Amino acid sequence: MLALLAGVAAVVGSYALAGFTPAYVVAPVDAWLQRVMPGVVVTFAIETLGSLGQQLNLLTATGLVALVFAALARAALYVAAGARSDALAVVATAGLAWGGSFALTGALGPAAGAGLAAGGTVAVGALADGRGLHAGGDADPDRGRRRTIAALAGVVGVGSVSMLRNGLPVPSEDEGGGDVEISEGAQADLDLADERSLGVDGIEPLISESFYNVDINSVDPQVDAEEWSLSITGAVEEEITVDMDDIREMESRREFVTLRCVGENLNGKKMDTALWTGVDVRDLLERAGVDSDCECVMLRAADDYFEEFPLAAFDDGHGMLAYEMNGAPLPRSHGFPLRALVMGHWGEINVKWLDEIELLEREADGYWEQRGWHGTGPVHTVAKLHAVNDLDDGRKRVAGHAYAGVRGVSAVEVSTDGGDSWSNARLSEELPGEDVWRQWAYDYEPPGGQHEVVVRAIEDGGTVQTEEEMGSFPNGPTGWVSQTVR
Ligand SMILES: Nc1nc2c(c(=O)[nH]1)N[C@H]1C(S)=C(S)[C@@H](COP(=O)(O)O)O[C@H]1N2
Ligand SMILES: [Mo]
Repeated sequence: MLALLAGVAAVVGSYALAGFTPAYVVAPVDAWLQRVMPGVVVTFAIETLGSLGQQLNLLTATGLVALVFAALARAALYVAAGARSDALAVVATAGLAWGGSFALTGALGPAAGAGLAAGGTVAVGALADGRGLHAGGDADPDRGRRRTIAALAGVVGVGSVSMLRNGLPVPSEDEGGGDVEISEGAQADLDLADERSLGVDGIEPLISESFYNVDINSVDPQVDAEEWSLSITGAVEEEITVDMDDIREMESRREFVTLRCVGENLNGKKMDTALWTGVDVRDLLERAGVDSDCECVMLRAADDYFEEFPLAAFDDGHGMLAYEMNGAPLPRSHGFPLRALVMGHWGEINVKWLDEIELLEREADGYWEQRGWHGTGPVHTVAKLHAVNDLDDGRKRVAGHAYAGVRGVSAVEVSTDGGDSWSNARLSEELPGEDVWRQWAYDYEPPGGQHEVVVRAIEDGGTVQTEEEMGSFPNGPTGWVSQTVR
């Protein structure tokens, strides 16, 4: 029992010093689990569990790590009992936990948290024991109980400290600092988006207040912008490497861009919009001189994520390397210090924490394609239905967002009789930019009783969003969103 508690203490102690960063002992194991998990399992988890799947993975990783450290503590206690020394038990447990944590994370300082907490737990256990751990006599239930209670108190103590310091050890949505200064031009654009938002209760404004996150790991990389660099490699005339100063010196632009995840449900909420500042990828590629037979490219990132797609996706200024989101530096969870934005394409290839652009000689599979997905192409058109509100005058107001990538949305049609008849919804005035969603809203007199509301988007060219229903795997969801309203 004492060893088990020491194992838990190691995890908690590591969290106390490292927080939810890659230096937290659970982070590498979580990442490893996600990598070795068969594609079908991951896909099942995404489709049926959503982000719960990732939390399960994290929980499993946490349990595994605690067990490993418990085994290390068990070994330390065993050796120390042989030597009849409680001091050795404490020191050996601490040393093994420190060393084990360092071996997993490569971060020596934060690993001390694991060592101190595990060693400390054994120490309080030994003190509470009265006669000394090495005195044996596990048969004495009183001593055993005292040990356990003392050690448990130790774990709870360290746990409280780390929660106070770092909050719960779960992925946090935008941890964006409250006091960041927003550049002046960006503020004007954000104000414009604010003005053009329809302001309907229950739907996000045109600039999302809470921007979704999809990551292969529970713990995001923590990249030091000073040390960061981006390399253009592979089939180029000359490989080049640039740093953040180089990027900032380049001609930049600011654009509203919507992202949508290929793995989301048809009416899901993994579709959001922000104002991004960055540079055109082609300006960098030109410097390196592209010489790729397949005309294709692989983007690689600090979390070992990689996605491959045709270079043509960067045509017409559709490839951007962004370092600001909504006028502030990119938050860590959205790829600090630099991410790719590939307009009109599924979120998947909008690689975060980007550190290498490799020009390829022949096509290859990306991270998700290795797991059966086809998410490197253009997004599907969708009109979502996220609000059904009762107006004061007895009418109803339904509303949502519509998005068609670079094809653009020209109209949203709403049916309140299950698709028999259609009317045009009001649309938010278009924001400047080629790849940005619009809001729609529609007020109507309810027919009395239950009825079926259906929505569909019309693209700029007049093409109607496809009615054919498909799940998100492997190409992204299609079909018309409908909801029974009463
Ligand atoms: N490095 C890296 N980039 C990544 C991912 C990732 O796991 N790692 N996820 C991708 C997926 S599947 C999507 S939908 C978008 C989500 O971007 P967001 O988290 O900023 O919303 O990022 C993409 N870029
Ligand atoms: Mo995604």
